[in-house]
Amino acid sequence: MTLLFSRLGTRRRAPREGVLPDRLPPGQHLPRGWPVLHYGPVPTFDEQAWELQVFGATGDGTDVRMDWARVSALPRVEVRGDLHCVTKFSVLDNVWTGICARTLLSLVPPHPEVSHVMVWGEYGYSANLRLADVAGGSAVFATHRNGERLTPEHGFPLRLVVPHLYAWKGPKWVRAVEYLTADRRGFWEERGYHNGADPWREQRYSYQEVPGEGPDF
Ligand SMILES: Nc1nc2c(c(=O)[nH]1)N[C@H]1C(S)=C(S)[C@@H](COP(=O)(O)O)O[C@H]1N2
Ligand SMILES: [Mo]
Repeated sequence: MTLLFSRLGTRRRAPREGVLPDRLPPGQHLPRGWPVLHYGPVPTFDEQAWELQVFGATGDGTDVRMDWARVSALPRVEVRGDLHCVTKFSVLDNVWTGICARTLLSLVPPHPEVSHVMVWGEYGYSANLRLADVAGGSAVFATHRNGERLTPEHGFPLRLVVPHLYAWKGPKWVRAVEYLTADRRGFWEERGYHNGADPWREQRYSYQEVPGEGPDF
């Protein structure tokens, strides 16, 4: 397992000219292009073996497994959404095409007591989200960006995008969605990242978590 930090600088850079400062959360800058950043290797997609699992506190108590044919036949939406990495790059104005998280929630309704969702990627990467963050309408299980199919490095065949949170909350190579009746920290949240991940409040690391602030703590 290696950390891929290759194209990231920690230098402060001014927003590129023409970008309204209110489009960029505090401390963020615009890189050239779209950096690739993740922990561990890029998985290969095996269409025959691939499944999306929905498990945990489902409404009727049963787990659901969907193969790629089923998932790729689900209705698609287009969502315009920025991507803000906690390491301080932001990629603005992406058009994500994919399956609205709401569609999945209506297909596999969660138990009424579900408050949070854990989204799992390949190799055990995970991110916890409040149900409200997933159900809000902007969260999308994306297959395409700006009309082009995602590359393997960017999460092909399916990656979650939650534009209003730091991008670690959006697992690439999504394989499962777990319904939770109590919050549980995901991969980076267990390793010192902030549970809330609101880029506009710079919720980067857990030492910044303020008890009683926001619905999570
Ligand atoms: N499966 C998986 N998804 C992941 C990560 C990861 O390490 N593994 N890293 C996250 C982080 S920290 C960021 S910033 C974005 C980067 O997405 P990109 O490489 O498409 O820019 O992916 C997120 N999703
Ligand atoms: Mo990130």
